[in-house]
Amino acid sequence: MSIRKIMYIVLAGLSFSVCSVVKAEQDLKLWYEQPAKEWVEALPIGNGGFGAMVFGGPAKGRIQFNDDTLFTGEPHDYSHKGAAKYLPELRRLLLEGKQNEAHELGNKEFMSISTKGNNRQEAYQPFGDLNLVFAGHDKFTVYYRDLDLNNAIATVRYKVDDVTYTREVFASFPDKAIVMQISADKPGKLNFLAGMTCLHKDSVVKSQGDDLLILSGQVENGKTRFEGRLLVRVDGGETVSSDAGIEIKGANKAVLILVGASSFANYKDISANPTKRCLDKLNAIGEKSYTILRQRHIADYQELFNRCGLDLGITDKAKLPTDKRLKQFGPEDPQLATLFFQYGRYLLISCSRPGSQPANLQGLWNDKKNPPWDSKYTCNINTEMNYWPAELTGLSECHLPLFEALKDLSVAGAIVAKEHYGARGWVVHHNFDLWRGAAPINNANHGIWVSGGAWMCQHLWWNYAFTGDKEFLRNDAYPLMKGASLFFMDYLVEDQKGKEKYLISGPSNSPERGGLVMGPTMDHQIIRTLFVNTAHAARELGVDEDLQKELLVKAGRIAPNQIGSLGQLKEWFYTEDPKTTHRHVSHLWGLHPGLEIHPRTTPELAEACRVTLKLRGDGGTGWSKAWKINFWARLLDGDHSYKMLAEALRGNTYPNLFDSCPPFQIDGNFGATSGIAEMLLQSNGSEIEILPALPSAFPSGKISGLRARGGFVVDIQWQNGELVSVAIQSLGGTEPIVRYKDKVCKLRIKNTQTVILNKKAFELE
Ligand code: FUC
Repeated sequence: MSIRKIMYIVLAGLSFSVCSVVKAEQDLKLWYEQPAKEWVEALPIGNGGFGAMVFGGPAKGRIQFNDDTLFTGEPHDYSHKGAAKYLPELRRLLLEGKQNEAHELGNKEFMSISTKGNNRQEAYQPFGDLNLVFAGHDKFTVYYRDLDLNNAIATVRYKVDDVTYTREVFASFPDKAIVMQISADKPGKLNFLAGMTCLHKDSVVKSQGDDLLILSGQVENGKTRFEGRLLVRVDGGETVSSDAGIEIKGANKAVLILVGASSFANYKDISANPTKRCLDKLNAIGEKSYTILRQRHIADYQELFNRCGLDLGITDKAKLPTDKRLKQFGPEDPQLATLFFQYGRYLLISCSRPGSQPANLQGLWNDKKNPPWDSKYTCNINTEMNYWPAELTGLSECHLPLFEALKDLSVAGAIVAKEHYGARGWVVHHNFDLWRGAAPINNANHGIWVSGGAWMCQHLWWNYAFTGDKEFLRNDAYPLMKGASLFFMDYLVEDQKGKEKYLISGPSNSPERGGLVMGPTMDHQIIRTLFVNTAHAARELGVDEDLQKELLVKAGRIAPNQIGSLGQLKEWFYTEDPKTTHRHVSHLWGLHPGLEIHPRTTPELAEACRVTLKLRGDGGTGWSKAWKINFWARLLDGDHSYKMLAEALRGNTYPNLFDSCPPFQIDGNFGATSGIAEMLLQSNGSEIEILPALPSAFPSGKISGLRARGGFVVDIQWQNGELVSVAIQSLGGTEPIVRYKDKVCKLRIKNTQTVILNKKAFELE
């Protein structure tokens, strides 16, 4: 770099205001003028593993709560012993074009065996309802409720006669409880009944003393036991309790503390004691006042939430209640995009914290015993999408539950690797559940898909790529990545038709498209990426030299991406179906979340992705649209990316801003957050690109705290569609190459140092 340029950058740093942390200065509230009638109007709170939906009805205030370890079933090994015997036959049938026979054989001999003897996995379950009954409060006026993303507190306020009633509720991670304060602004005016109900048959609710209500039971169709304890403290007045609930009479204020626990210890053991766990939680809370509990909650939450701030500008549209803004979303309401971006981060903090289960198809929130797709973990897109924003937006810790689940899956999946494929390592198919089912489920035509575990390994590598945490790489990530790689080294087969003798995947499928096949493109992209990432990890750690070489050689032999008859990217190695508008666009994995296709590095393949997306159209489920936000951002087309965001918001979002598949499925929330981040910053380990896909709908704004591969924190400010300044702080990375449009800046940064560049820095050669 020339001295003149270095000077310019330093000067730029002095003379241009740093895009300082975008503080939580905007109102980041979802707010409404009426109570929730439907579940998807209620507002979610959660501390990772324990959470609730807050309805906010004045006369009937329902708080429907969940614990993420309540699943039907019990510990179980789903593998199909001896299935590997049929693997050669499955491959032979497929290569001979006998797909129906392969499906039949697969369904008969290759699928999971559940406790019930079928090929299904188990379902996530609701816990209970806390029901508040306020006699006479159906005559309410001046109603307001919100969820404030700045402090993760849901508030309900209304008047009855001349008394204003206020409820505040939050789910505390440090105190492991749902805490609610209910107050009246006139003394002695608080009268209500707090009861609990539960959908699981044989569950019981019992009162103890004047202030405690205990709900206990066992998951119906399962063996897991649970207990919930509601403790009521009052200021003024008195409490009278019975099994029907705790009655609060003539109080000024009441504080409700709800804890819950199950007997789930780990995926093999459900012998924990829920009563003891609840008591431990209540004892730890002890005499802590509401104010202290609230402060501790806010401090804990903000430490995560405030790491990334976004400001896209605000207009009068923000004065409308959230539900009224949704359908009209467009460039006139950029703040709704900000709110949606931050809501994704809020939801991840609320449903995935160290010690909790990973975010399932509904995150943590579920009121049904028979939820859509069992609200388990579908890892042919949905589970991974849940975690796309984790590293990008500074929530690395929220990634940990997924990594813990991968440790379990590597054990359960090793049995599947051996029994179904006679292979080393471990494998996970397209779904898993609390019991870590890793074998194929439902139907051979989509259940025999081998790349779930390999895809999730990409997240392990990301953690290292973004944070540079070598201890994590050594102790946690690498052993899992290596095990996944060993599986595929044994599993891949040589193509016999072409002279190149490419390695291909199969039997497998292109998720939910075209049935069981040999050679789906997505598998090849995922496995290639796994091999390369594993080799890089080994190199970083200075281990397994021979394996490194072998992995790179094999990665180079995997069937490459191909362009099809209409100029689209081919979805399968041997065949194509370019005209479909199907929601799954799996073969564009290499464009996003993979890094092997990009307009600057592989322009022909990127063009083929663009053609594919044009052929597929802009429709789809919530998650499909959310993926397309990311795809178009990677294609550097900000306006199309924004169009997909608008389609998702206007067409696939419920009043509480939950993504609608339909029905509710949380992945689209996280996919949208990631997509907005990808419009503003992309990094591939070689370059950090600033404003790569800035939509014209976001002409001016600022973002702070985005993370880039290599170990950097990036703040960006822009105006009238042009960069004003970018601040890059090193978290360990030292030599970033920073791109803005077609110009790059090569920097040297010391660890923890920040360098600030303005637009002119990119204009100098
Ligand atoms: C796959 C998708 C569906 C849904 C389900 C959980 O089956 O095709 O749209 O997301 O997973």
